[in-house]
Amino acid sequence: MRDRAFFTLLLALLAGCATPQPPAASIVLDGPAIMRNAPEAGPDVQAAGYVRLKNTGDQPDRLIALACACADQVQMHSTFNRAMHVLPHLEIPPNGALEIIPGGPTHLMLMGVRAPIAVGEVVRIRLEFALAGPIELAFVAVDNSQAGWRARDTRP
Ligand SMILES: [Cu+2]
Repeated sequence: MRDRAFFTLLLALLAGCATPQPPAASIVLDGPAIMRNAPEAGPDVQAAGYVRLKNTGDQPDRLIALACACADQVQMHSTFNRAMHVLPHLEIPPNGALEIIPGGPTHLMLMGVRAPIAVGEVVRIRLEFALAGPIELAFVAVDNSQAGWRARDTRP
């Protein structure tokens, strides 16, 4: 009896291997990933990050968490009433885009920058999606000015 159960399990595993399911959602970079430079570090130092992403899958997905070795926390923020608010997640529609861009309604926020980040420096941030799972992207630090953002915020 035990052997039969084992054999059934084995068959189920083999069947699973034989018919791989394509990922329901797939997140790809659709432009530069940029962040503000941070001349100083400390628990109160924050730096905004921006990125354009595309969902090439046919299921909606959600950005649910972020992490970086460079900061105590990375949050999703929206700006309204001249204040920043923490968002629990950001939606990315099927075959659609998530545009977190300078001047837009949302940004990523490094909280508690651990070491100064110079212009041109590359910082790796891990983005976790509900369906697509984690991806790690390289964010290039730009000068925190209109000109700095404009120089980098172009589509590839
Ligand atoms: Cu913010």
